[in-house]
Amino acid sequence: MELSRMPMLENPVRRKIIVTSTSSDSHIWNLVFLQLLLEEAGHEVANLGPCVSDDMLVSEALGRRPDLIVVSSVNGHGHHDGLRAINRLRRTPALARTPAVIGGKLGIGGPDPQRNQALLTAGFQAVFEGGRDDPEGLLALIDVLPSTVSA
Ligand code: B12
Repeated sequence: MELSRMPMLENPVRRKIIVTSTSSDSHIWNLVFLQLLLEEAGHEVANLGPCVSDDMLVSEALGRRPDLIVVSSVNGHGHHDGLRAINRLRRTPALARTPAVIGGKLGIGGPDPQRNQALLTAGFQAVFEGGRDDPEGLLALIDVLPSTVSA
């Protein structure tokens, strides 16, 4: 869906969100898209950019204490990199419960329910690999998250 046609809340609750790629992924426009989508919905976004190591993700998340971490990967390694990253986050006590979602093109050959279930079991709140309705799904999920950003 085009950004201009996204349903926007009149008084959105502002969330602090990290948008990040995975360690191996150098694609950028997926991250720019997510940043614009979330900023236009009223949220505060830190876009960590491409090729973010697990160490950097943990350190940025500890420093920023986001309401949500949005991981995006399209290079086909996302299911592998994402699993490793969420395991690192969940093993870090201060980040063990920080909501995190992942999306994009996580493998090659299209969505794989088994692989996505493994990502959910490891600690992601949602996996978005379906396509057109994913941005709306992400915004709907964010609406029910608690916020740490004062109005
Ligand atoms: C441009 C491009 C590149 C550029 C990237 C330049 C840059 N710095 O950004 C370059 C040439 C560097 C590149 C390299 C590679 N690429 Co490339 N690339 C593309 C291409 C043509 C467009 C990507 C793009 O910018 N799309 C625009 C953005 C806005 O859309 P998007 O990425 O699809 O994201 C959308 C959704 O996926 C969704 N989304 C994404 N993440 C998330 C997260 C959440 C939470 C949600 C809700 C939604 C969401 O929202 C976005 C908007 O709808 C795609 C093919 C294509 N047409 O998609 C291949 C593609 C992504 N690349 C691919 C591959 C394989 C590679 C390489 C491995 C090639 C190689 N052998 O070297 C390398 C990987 C490099 C690396 N280390 O990651 C494959 C991935 C295969 C797969 N996953 O099935 C693709 C799909 C091409 C193909 N059909 O084979 N690539």
